[in-house]
Amino acid sequence: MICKLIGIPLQDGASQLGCQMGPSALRVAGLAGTLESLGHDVRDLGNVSVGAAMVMPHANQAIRNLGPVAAWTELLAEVAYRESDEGMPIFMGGDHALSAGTVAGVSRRAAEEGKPLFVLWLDAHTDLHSLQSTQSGNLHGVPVAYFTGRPGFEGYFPPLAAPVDGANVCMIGIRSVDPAERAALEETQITVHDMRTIDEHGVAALLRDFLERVSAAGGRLHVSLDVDFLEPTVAPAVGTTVPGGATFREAHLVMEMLHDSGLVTSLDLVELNPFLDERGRTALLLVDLTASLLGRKVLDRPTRSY
Ligand code: 5AB
Ligand code: MN
Ligand code: MN
Ligand code: MN
Repeated sequence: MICKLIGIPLQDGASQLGCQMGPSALRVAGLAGTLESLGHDVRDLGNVSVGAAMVMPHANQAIRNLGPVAAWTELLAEVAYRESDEGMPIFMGGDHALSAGTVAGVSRRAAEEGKPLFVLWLDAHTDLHSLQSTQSGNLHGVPVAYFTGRPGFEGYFPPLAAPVDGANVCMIGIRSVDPAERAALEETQITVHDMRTIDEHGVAALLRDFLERVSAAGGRLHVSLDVDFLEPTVAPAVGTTVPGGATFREAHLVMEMLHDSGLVTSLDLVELNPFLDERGRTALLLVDLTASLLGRKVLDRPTRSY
């Protein structure tokens, strides 16, 4: 498999600085070499960068960095569209605002191929705020609202070539939802598997149902992995920790099942903040999770102490 590594040093969507170093940490942790050792043809395309962006005023005074994040979204939608022509693009973030662009781009690709796009959202949060509803003003909390075509982004973010049908979005790991996001969810057909549901049913049964739907529809599948999906004790390098996340094995199982499905066509690795890491353990874990997604078997995993 051709794996295209695309660095996205974006941190304008988060209040805590440091995600800009995410792509570097993933490279230092050996992402390319690890995937090569699994037999993949790895191409590191370097980092994407935007020039100086306009100031974009908005009635919601809390919003931070709207102009820059809008500029990143436009550029990333183009990059993601272009690089989803062959192989698997792996978008190395960068904060989660980048998924506004990456999902918009791969969705345009899917639409051109006449296929539906499905999105697996692995996160503690739903990231379903509108520009109006965000109270923190941190735009890593809005990408799902944007790419599913919810209102309020017109005139700010670029128009969507192909909005993603909420019915094709499955969220796993959710445990922090703001009131406005809860109200927005009611208006969508997004599947939300919160941590309680995972505790009761096990992540495997929930994921299997979703993958069967993707397969039956002949869809493309984009996976967006936010570091805070994981339990903070195993993945401390994130600015928005929420206790009670996915365990080491739950996360690997998700990746192993995704590999077996053969359905994944693109991947975001987001919200890694190396400044908050402990001797690189979170970066190494993300590399190992990506290895599981790309075919490493549990018995072949190198022993690491993290
Ligand atoms: B992340 C919160 N809902 O809007 C907000 O890490 C958190 O990409 C957003 O999932 C977290 O600020 C965004 C409280
Ligand atoms: Mn997120
Ligand atoms: Mn999150
Ligand atoms: Mn976060």
